[in-house]
Amino acid sequence: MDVIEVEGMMTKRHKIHRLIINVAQRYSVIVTADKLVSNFWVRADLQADCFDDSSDQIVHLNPYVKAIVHYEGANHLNPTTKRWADNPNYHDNCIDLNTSDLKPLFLENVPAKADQIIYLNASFENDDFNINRGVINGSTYVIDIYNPTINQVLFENKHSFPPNQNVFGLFNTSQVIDIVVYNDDDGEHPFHLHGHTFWVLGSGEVDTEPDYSKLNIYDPIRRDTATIPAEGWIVIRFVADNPGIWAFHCHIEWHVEAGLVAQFVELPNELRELKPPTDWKQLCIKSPNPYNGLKPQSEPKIFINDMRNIDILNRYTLLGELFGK
Ligand SMILES: [Cu+2]
Repeated sequence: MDVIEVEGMMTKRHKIHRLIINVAQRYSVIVTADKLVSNFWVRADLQADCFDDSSDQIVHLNPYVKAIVHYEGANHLNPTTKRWADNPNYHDNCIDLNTSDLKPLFLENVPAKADQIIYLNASFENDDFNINRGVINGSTYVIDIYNPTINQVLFENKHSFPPNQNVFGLFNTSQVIDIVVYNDDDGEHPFHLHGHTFWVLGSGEVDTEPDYSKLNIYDPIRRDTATIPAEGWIVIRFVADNPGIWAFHCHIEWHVEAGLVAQFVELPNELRELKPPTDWKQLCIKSPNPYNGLKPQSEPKIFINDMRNIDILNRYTLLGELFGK
C-alpha cells in the first residue's frame, strides 16, 4: 500500500506494508488489489510494548485484531496468508513512521527561522497525594471549568494566568514559533496541537539531542499529531496566525486529565475583535456542581463521561488550593 496523505497534507506516494499509527493520527493509503483471486488477512497489531508496564489489562487484551480482504469469486474459507517476516523488532520502537520517508506532494515555503523558541519538558510525577500527574515545565494543568482561559482573555482582558493553566506562550503578533519538547518520561506521548498543523522539523529517541543545524526546514511534513519518543524530543514549527486559545497536549486521553497539557494564547486582540456574546461566560458559570465545593458523602464510583467525573476534577482543584499547591 502507498501512504498519500498525513493529517490533511498530501504526500508523495510512499510504499509500505505496515503502517505505524498512534492515538489521534490519521493517514490515507491506497491499497492496490492486484493479487490472484483469494482471501487475505489484514492485521492490526497493538504495540503492547508501548503500553505502561503496570497496565495489567494487556493480559486480558488481544493485541492482534484481524479482518479478511475477500476478492470477489474467492472461497469462503479463512485466509492462509502469513504476516510479513521483516523487521521483527518493530514492536520495540514506539515511534512514528519515519518522517524522512514522507515528503510533501507540493513543496512548501517553510519559514527559515523561528521568531521565538519555546522549550517544554514533559514528564510524569507523583503529587503530594501520591497521584500520578502529567507535568510540563514543572506544572500540572488543572482544568478550570468555571473560568477557562478563553473567558479570561475575552471578558477580563487578562495577560497573565494562574500557573496551573500552563500558558507557555502568549503571541500578540503573528510570529513563527518553534516548540522544542523534551520527553523526560519513559513512555512515548503523541502530542497534538489545536488550531494549527505544524512542520515536524526533527525528532529523536533516547540519548539524542536536537541539533538546529540538522533540522529539516526544506521539505518537512506538516501534521497535527506527532509522537515524542520515550525520553526523546521533537522540534515543531508553526506560524501563530490563528486567533484563539490553543491546547498542545498528549492525546492519550487520561494523560490530558492527568495534566499533560500546555496552552498557547494567540493573537488575543484579534480574538476579542470577534466579539463573542457575553452569554458564553454563563455557560461555564452554570456548570453543574452538585457538591457545592463540599466533600462528597458517598460516591465510590467514578463514572467516565459522566458529569460527576468533572466534579471530581474540581474537587482535586479544591484540595490543591487548600494545601497551597
Ligand atoms: Cu501521553
